[in-house]
Amino acid sequence: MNNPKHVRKPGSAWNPDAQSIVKDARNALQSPQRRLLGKRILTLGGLMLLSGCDLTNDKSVNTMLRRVSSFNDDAQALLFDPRKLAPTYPESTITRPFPFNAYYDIDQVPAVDAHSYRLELGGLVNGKRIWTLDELHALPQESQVTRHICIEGWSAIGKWGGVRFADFLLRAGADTTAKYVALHCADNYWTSIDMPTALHPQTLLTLTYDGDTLPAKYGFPMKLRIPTKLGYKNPKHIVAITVTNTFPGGYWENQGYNWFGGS
Ligand SMILES: Nc1nc2c(c(=O)[nH]1)N[C@H]1C(S)=C(S)[C@@H](COP(=O)(O)O)O[C@H]1N2
Ligand SMILES: [Mo]
Repeated sequence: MNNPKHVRKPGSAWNPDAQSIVKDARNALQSPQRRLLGKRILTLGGLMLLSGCDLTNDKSVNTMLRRVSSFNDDAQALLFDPRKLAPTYPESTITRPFPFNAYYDIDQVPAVDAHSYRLELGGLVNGKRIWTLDELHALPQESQVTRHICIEGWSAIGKWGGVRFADFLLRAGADTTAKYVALHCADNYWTSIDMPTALHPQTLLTLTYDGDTLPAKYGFPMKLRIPTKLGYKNPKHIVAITVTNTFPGGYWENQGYNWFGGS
């Protein structure tokens, strides 16, 4: 949030998707759990949008927000239903072109070499720790059309294909009783998720976008697509994964974004 690029400015253009987001939100609010979420929990992003200003320079505000944020993490984790699916959409609604976003401009996108690429799985893992791209492609693949929601105030529908992350973790012998999975990226970005989200059926180790090899700008060679979480919890260019009980934080999360980051 010290990066002004990541704070939606008041009056900035709202995405044409706005109406459908509002519709989705209204549907979501019809479930009693969600209503509770709406009443009692305000995310840091929400506070920023409401106040329309950067609250990050005041020490006491910072401390207060960090408390609100970790309270939110616990509450959201309790309310998270591992069987509840994020909405899926018909292919005709895919947003073209799909937006690019990162903490840098598009000309800085990292170039990862497909042949030398190795995915390293570390931490609480008993089985296979090093994976090539071919090995990932050899696992059962599926695809989904879901909405990506960015905290900066835009959303877009896209189609991602790949391996169910739960399937990958189980095949690799990851300890699925561990608390966290951390994802480390080629551009030094990182984020982490709770194990129930890692095992959610829609959490996808993604190798394709819109039926083709994942383009560099969308995270080649591999990103994690998590439709139950906000954009910043969908890491691109993943090179290493750690299964751990030690809280790993994240690039934006360590600057104040809510860690649970549910969408
Ligand atoms: N490696 C990496 N992953 C990242 C980011 C980043 O800067 N680096 N930005 C996040 C944010 S804030 C968003 S909104 C999405 C954007 O993904 P897209 O370029 O496919 O739209 O990537 C997320 N994953
Ligand atoms: Mo984002």
